[in-house]
Amino acid sequence: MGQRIVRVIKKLSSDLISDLIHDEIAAVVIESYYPAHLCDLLSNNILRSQDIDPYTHEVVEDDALLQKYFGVDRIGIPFNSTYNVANPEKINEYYREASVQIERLRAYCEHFLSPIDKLRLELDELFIPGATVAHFQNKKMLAGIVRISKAEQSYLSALEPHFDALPPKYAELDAQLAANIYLKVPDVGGELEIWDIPALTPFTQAPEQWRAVLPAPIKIKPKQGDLVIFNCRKPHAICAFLGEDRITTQMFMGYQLEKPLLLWN
Ligand SMILES: O=C(O)CCC(=O)C(=O)O
Repeated sequence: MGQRIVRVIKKLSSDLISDLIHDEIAAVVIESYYPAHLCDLLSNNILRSQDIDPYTHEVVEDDALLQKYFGVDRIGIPFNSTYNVANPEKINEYYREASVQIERLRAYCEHFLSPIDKLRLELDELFIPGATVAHFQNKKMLAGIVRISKAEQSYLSALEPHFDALPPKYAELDAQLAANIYLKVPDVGGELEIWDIPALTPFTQAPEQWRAVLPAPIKIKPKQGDLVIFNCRKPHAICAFLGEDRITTQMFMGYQLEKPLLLWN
């Protein structure tokens, strides 16, 4: 087996995206993708935001779909928070807020190119046949959520791995990747752990004490400004950390054969 984490400086390529999609590699780290001074500008504006809410992940337990909090807060509404919600107003709110959050992230960048916009442009330029904001329900989605975690609650993300897989009723994806750009990172801990096993299908119920039955994970310690893209249908977790907040901006990338990459949160 070749090298499963590829590190490059600054430049993303179409081959790296293809290698991730086809599981030739488990993760790619583009070092110094977004400049440090803009990461600082963006983080400072994020920490002053009045729009921070808890981020929850969907998990299956006893055949029921539940939303669980792992100590991560967010700016922007993730689509997964609408999965098991009957109230159509919640779904409308997601779509209403999508463009608001896209604009908000741009405003936090104070006219500089946002890290998500940079990535969206580059994916479209590099990848044949391009990349576009997803519209699974014929409405444009959010692409570019902000996630903020604090040291005191960081153990919650570390306890058990999770994975992200779009339910097929929205789109049958051949692969799902997650792209994270690290705007602020703690000195101690906060590594991304990825268990390099075959990608899981949506609604897989994870065993209790999942860590104990998984092989040793790959660990990536992101530095400020790094972009990390990985297959988020593999189990992953964020290690507990000390010190400064950990702030990322993130989006999912869905792949279907010969179609543009679909971007969303
Ligand atoms: O913050 C990270 O390092 C990973 C975030 C994550 O869990 C994801 O993108 O699915």
